[in-house]
Amino acid sequence: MAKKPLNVGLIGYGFMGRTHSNAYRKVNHFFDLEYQPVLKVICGLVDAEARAFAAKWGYESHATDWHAVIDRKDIDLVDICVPNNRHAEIAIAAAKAGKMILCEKPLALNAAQGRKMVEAVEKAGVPNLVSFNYRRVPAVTLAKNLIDEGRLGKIFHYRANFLQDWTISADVPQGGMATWRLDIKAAGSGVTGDLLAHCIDTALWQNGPITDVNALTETFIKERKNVETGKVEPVGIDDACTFFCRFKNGSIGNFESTRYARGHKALYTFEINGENASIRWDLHDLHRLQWFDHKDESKLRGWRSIHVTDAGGDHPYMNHWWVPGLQIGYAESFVHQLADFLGAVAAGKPPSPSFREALETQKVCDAVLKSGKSGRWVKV
Ligand code: SOE
Repeated sequence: MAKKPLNVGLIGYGFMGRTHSNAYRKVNHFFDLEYQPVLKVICGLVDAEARAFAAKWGYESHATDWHAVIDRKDIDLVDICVPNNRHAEIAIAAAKAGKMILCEKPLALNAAQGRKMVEAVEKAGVPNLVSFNYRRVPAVTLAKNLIDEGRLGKIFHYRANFLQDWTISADVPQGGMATWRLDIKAAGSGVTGDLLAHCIDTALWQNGPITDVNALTETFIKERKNVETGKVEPVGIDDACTFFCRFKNGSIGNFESTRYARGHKALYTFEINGENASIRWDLHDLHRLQWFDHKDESKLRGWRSIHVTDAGGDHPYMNHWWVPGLQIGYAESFVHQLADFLGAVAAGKPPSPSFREALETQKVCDAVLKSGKSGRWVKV
């Protein structure tokens, strides 16, 4: 059957623009979908860079003004890969124009802005998704499936870390295309919105709502040069954040994130301890899931390392790739995300995580930042 073309306008040609472009190019080679993405236009600030990106990734055209992308009648899907402070205005305009929307995480600068985005997409009735790609790592999806099957029993603990070390030098500037994540105006927050948002999204998905949080935040380097103004300016972001929380199901959680953990580049780990079993996952070894089952015979009981590469159907997504034992990686999580999005649209189902679901993560981030300032417990 001929596939339906789905015309894509992607805004932002940075790191995330590349991960999404790669997914558009690959998805139909590995998944049987009704839709075929067509790379119509890439939009970014610098004309020569947008042009070069278009040539490299096979976009039919390029633009420097996002309004022009949204005004185009032939664009079906607007994909937002720009700094966080631009998400709301672009998404709301795209929703008004009736476009489907894929938006990078976090949803917005804060929950107030996020609510307006949710309102806009729901009023327009357009399919919408926020890119929390780690949900689509097969081992992470397998963890979710094992929890949903009730194998862990009552959950007691959820703990997650997201550790990096790329901002330790005081010479790293803030602002601009490469370092906007350090600029409070562009990012809205530091590690809380950038890294913990991933951990919180996965936790809410696997373990249900978080009700209360108590956080400690720190900004280790107080001033950095802003590449846009050329001036040394105060740093407004949280460089590190640790928080405790309570989940609605009675379990308790602790989360830690920093960009000052020398030696860790992108160490996202989570562990869930239940009455019957425990699960542990580590992004640096992303195709493995650690599993401990108390029901195992005591003389053989111990942590198992499951190589999540079975193509027979038991391991999520893996029947779309190679043969058992051969692994996939980070880039493929974006391919899965897109396949799920396009599959849901074709089936007339709401893609997940929607803007509304991502708003829950945003609310937790807001509560964490508020608690970080006051040092008190905050209700989400
Ligand atoms: C920041 O360094 C970053 O690129 C985040 O923005 C991503 O969301 C995360 O997946 C990896 O780290």
